[in-house]
Amino acid sequence: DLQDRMKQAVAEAATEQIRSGMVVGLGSGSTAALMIQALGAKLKRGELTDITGVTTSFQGEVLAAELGIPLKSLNAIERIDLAIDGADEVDPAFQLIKGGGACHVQEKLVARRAERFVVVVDATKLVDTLNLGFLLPVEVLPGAWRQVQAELQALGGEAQLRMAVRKAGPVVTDQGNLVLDVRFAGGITDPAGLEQEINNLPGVLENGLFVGITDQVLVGEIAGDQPRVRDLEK
Ligand code: DER
Repeated sequence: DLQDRMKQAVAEAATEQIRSGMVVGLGSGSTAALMIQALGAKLKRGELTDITGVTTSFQGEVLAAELGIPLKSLNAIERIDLAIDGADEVDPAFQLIKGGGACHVQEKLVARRAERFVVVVDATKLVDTLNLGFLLPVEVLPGAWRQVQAELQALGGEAQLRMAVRKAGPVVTDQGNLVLDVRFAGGITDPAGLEQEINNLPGVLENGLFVGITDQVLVGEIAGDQPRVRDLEK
């Protein structure tokens, strides 16, 4: 459908920035998965060589194994040249909400480490104010989710435990933790401040606010039934 065509276009456009010999951060979610597929195809065709991937989820590890993309752990690499990942919301200052796929712990590590962090989204992800549409994911220790829920409520956030679809009970992250999805009435007006405030709560490992990390946002759009990619200006 339209959104899939936008995702495909922007995923392929981002792989144009990958050069042989790079260490590449591989994001999570459906748009990043399309990017990984496109990277795998370039490697297979010999258009790229000597690529080392650093994944951000089990999803990436499975895809990389299927595609034969060599991987290294965060502790084994000395640099990440370029990281490419999706987002759930992007505001005009390139501040993001991520974590729709509950992978934001490893995603933020890789995005922060990368020399250059490129976000690939379809046009539906562009918003003026974060969290009016998409809930903010917060990864919490399983034993602390109710305490953190209460602390978030005290900060003005309504938090709900993310329940699994094909597993009884709550979603368990790649790190073995749980996820609270939070709505702040009126949206998030100070993402930088809130990111720090939430991560300072005992029992919180990470939240999905990405501030001051994104170097470029590529947007897949459909114009006159033709997909095109826009390089968003901050
Ligand atoms: O979970 C994540 O952070 C993903 O990158 C998500 O934000 C975007 O997923 P999508 O490309 O499937 O919409």
